[in-house]
Amino acid sequence: MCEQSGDYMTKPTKEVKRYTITAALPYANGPVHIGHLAGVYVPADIYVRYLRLKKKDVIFICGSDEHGVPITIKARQEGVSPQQIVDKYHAIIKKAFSDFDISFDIYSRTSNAIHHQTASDFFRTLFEKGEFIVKTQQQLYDEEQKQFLADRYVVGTCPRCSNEKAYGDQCENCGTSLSPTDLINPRSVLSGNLPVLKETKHWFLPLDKYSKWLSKWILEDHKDDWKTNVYGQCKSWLDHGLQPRAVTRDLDWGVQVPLEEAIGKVLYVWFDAPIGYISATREWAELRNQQLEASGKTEKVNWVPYWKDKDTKLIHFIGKDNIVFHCIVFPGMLKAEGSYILPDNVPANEFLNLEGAKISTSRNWAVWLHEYLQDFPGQQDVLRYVLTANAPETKDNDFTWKDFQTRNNSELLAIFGNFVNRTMVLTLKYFDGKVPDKQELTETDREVISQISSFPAKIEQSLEQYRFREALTELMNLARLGNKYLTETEPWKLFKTDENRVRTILNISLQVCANLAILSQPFLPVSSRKLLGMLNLAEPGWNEAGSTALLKAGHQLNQPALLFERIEDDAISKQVEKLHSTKQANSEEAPEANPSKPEITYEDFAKMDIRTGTILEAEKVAKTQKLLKLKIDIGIDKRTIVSGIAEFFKPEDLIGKQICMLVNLAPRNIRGTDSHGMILTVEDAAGTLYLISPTEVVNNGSEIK
Ligand code: B3M
Ligand code: ZN
Repeated sequence: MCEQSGDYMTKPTKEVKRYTITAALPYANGPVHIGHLAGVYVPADIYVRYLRLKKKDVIFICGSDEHGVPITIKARQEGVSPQQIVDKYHAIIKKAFSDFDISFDIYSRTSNAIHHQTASDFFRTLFEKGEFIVKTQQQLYDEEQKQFLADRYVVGTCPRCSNEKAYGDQCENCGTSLSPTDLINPRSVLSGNLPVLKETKHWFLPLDKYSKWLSKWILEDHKDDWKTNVYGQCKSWLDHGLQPRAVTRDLDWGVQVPLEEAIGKVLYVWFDAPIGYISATREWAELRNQQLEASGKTEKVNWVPYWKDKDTKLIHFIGKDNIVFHCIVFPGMLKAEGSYILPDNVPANEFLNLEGAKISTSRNWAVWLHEYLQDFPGQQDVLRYVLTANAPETKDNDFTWKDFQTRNNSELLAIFGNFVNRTMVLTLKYFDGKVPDKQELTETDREVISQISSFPAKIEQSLEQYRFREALTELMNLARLGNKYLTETEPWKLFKTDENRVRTILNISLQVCANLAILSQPFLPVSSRKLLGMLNLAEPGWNEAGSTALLKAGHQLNQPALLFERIEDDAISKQVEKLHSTKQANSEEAPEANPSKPEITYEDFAKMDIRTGTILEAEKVAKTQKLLKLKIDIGIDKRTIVSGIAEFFKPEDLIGKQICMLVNLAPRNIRGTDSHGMILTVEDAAGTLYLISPTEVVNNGSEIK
């Protein structure tokens, strides 16, 4: 069931004194959605909760990223100040995280004075150590707006993958980090104008200087313990060769560059944001010490060892688009500064899609956390469960409402909830809710007891290796074990004839419940609390899990209550309809078209032989999601082609359809079939694909010019 690549992290994890766990600082330019939760915050929270249960010294750090062009662009769009934008979204994001029980020790923000101070000092230290190079360069400038076009103020074609919507700082399609001048056919986001070049001076971190140790540190030292996707991206970066990176910008929103010759310039957001982890830790220590003092305690916490002591494990939880900044740029900065530790691991996730299309804030194609809670009040755990069970750990995954319903109804409710409920209700009925004592054990009992004892180690091992879906599968296997045991032993049939047998069965089943309560804490914080309450168990230690003596005979249980609720079809249809209207609205509202590709001549165009054809046969290509094999009459001959349209069309609906096809495209072998040609399709803003047909039926083989 659980798909894992299985080829990373074989190295045993080393014991350390403390842990600093960071989760990517979300930009305060919009609310957070399920993609954020699945990619970063839920896995980070599971890991931190686990460490706390293991009684480790751990701090969990996050906050809003309030600088950078994403914020100023949003402010322009809404016609308000950047400060108003960050104030609004910081509050919304902070509340959403707290509603989903993401247990940060601090949720800070980079507009705080302590952050400006920390980032500014960090820059000064590097400056004084001579770690920067200064360059005067020609940069893109919007003459109409009188502004340099840094980062996301400019879009154009990615030189690496040809994505036409690459930003000046990064291509979101291939993950490459870019400079505005790398873009082909750049356009100002502010005016749509063609930018001009204008001279300006900036400070650069010479990453090329660090490529040797970065290569050794990542490609050798972390070969076995970093995830394949993370390692691969780093390798590709290092193989392409690192360049000096500008760490200052000509903008008026951000941390001022603390140099007289740089008035009017700010730190690049990707320079200040990761320092935000450090500032937030400092703020945490200040607040904690105030609390400690107020409660009359003499102990004090200190932020320094969390960032500077070698015996600290620093782990960054992020999404895949942040890999280069956390694995190469920030470590480069830390190394240049000299007094900080480096991350031990950066378990970045891939992306979560929604109902087959990429999640998009601007197209409102998302499930927003605050809206989810309005529709499913009190059901945080269900979403946490689904997002973990289907986490994009090794590849992009898809969230669908149908899957959400199935996982709730057939897994959480039918397996976990049902088992706990049956056990509790039977104990109440037969023994007034008092834990019965075990009698003579059968072979089956012994087998179950032995299996129970094996779960904590399995779950821990997966968690230690950041394989959260595997860990969750194991937790559910424990519930499955309990369910199977009850179903096979059928205590409800035995009470009249063999009460002692029932005592044993329910005792063992209750021990499974207690184990579930302990082991589910990192994953399902609300439900585990509820279950611990029902079992009348106060704070059992994580290390006690695996035991079958967690509940003593005679221990009084509390009243059973349902842990999970059934999710009905109409609740799901409501969500699907909501997405459907979003799709509708997106297609009605004319989306911004891609800028034009570079000019071509008529001769270039005339090389393409595009003809009409009629689909004769269509079938799915076995073991693929997206591919259809089509036989098409194109007038000249009958062609076989393989086309990636299976998600949008049923094979039977295509037969007889007239289409347009590029017929002189060189043949290619796709999954064992020689595909000769390409049918033309168009994709709308919502990501739906349509065929292109002549408005009237024409002869097959007619040329399109
Ligand atoms: N705000 C990017 C993002 O939300 C950025 C992360 C900063 S982590 C230091 O994708
Ligand atoms: Zn690209």
